Parts: sequence; C-alpha cells; structure tokens
Amino acid sequence: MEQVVFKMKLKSGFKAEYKRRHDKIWPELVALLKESGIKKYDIFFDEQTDSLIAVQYVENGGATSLAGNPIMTRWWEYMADLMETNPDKSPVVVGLENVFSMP
Ligand code: RM4
Repeated sequence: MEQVVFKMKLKSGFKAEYKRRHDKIWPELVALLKESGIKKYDIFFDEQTDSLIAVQYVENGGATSLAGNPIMTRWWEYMADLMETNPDKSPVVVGLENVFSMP
C-alpha cells in the first residue's frame, strides 16, 4: 500500500461548513474514490494556515485521476465556494514530500 500526502487550501472561516459537507459526503463519491484505488483517506485541518492536509493509502501504484468524472466534477463544483481552486474548480493540490519514515 502506498501513502499519498498532499495539501489543499480552505478559504478562511469555512472550517465548520467544510466539515459539515464532508460529514454528509455523497455515497456515490465514496464508492468512486474506493473504486479508484483509495483504501483510506483522512483530511486534517491546520488552523494556522487554513491548509487541509490529505493522507491517502492507495493500492496498486496509486489512485487513478478522477478529473473529468461527472461525480467528481459535481463535488468539486459543490466545494469550490469553500476552497482555493483551479479554473476547472478542482482544488489546488500541492504534493507533500516524505522526509522521514521510522526505520
Ligand atoms: C475535498 C476535495 C477533494 C476530495 C475530498 C473528498 O475537500 O474536493 O478533492 O477528494 O473533498
């Protein structure tokens, strides 16, 4: 299993709404994420920077890109008022590099 870690950015003041929407994440989106190879997916919030730190465990070399998938597109549009996004409404994603793993 491979670990994938990246950050996204929340617009200031929207933590509660971001959490509320994720508490009611669409079942069809969860199914899609799982089908794409993601076995575990957690998102943490950094109050100091409004960063969202996503940690995924993916199987078979990584999750396939979901850009262009209609469910993903709808979710990204739904979330776009809360997050820093690209012109296509996907969240701006910055990959984080692993610099230590306990031997
Ligand atoms: C996020 C963002 C991500 C998505 C998760 C479930 O806030 O839209 O792209 O993977 O929701």
